[in-house]
Amino acid sequence: MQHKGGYTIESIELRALAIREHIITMLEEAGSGHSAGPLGLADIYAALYFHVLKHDPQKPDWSERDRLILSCGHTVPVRYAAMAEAGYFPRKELLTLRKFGTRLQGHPHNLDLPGMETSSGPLGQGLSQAIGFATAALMDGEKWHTYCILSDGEHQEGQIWEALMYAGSRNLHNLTVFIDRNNIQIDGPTESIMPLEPLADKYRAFNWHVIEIDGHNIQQIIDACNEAKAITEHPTCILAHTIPGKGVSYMEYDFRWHGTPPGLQNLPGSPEKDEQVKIALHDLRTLKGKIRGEHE
Ligand SMILES: Cc1ncc(C[n+]2csc(CCOP(=O)(O)OP(=O)(O)O)c2C)c(N)n1
Ligand SMILES: [Mg+2]
Repeated sequence: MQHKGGYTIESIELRALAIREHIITMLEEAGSGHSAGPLGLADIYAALYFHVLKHDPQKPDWSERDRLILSCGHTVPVRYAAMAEAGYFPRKELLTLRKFGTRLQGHPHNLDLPGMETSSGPLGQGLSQAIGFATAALMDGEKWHTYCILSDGEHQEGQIWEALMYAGSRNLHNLTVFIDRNNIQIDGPTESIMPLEPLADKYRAFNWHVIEIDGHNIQQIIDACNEAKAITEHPTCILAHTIPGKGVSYMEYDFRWHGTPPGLQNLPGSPEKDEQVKIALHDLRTLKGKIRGEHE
């Protein structure tokens, strides 16, 4: 199927894989950083940067651009990789991740990097910032839309609930939140540390429109964004079910890869550290062949 800007579902899926490959090579080079969350978010970022967002990599401060607010700052490698793929900066700059003096800090710094709307890292604050953007757009009669990416673990921060209550009460229909529902946080499964369920019902109770999707299905991501823009009475929450570590066999569903880069340490049940990068890239390249096959 042909999409806005000439992109097909297949081409967006291939961008997502390219983004995942960048994540692996960036993290290996940095020798630190987060693997699981970024890999799980690659399809959402590919759909956003290559179809959904109104943006211009040549003019990152274009006043009519949609605003994408990243709240869970530790997942920023996926955003850097998507921005490089989209043409915001050269792909080779990705290898400066977390190096001294880089624009690509381990947590995003908006004064360093054009196109990075906000700084983040302390969890729980991005939704409040996004509400500020969405409110400003309504006050000024601007058409651009505000998107915000939240992790599931950061719903354990009280500020999130204050912000949810406010956005629902003000009918901020120009605000769409993605929740990366990957069921993990640093120390284990969210439901065994501080249960979040029933998460969708909690959003509905706060006057939000909720859409549940498979966060790896590009068509569902795009359809949900279209639905969100058509809703005029509520802000929308896209509850995206994702697989942490998606695409890398030994990382999938395993919370130990939350903040561990490939190639750094041996983890019981995972390949030896010297093999981890090679196997990860092999897994992703195998998927690339599968995608091409599926669309032939
Ligand atoms: C206010 C605050 N408290 C604690 C942390 C440390 N921290 C960083 S990531 C993280 C786990 C949060 O869970 P989630 O974002 O769901 O992790 P992921 O799915 O990426 O593994 C924590 C507690 C932080 N960044 N900010
Ligand atoms: Mg999580």
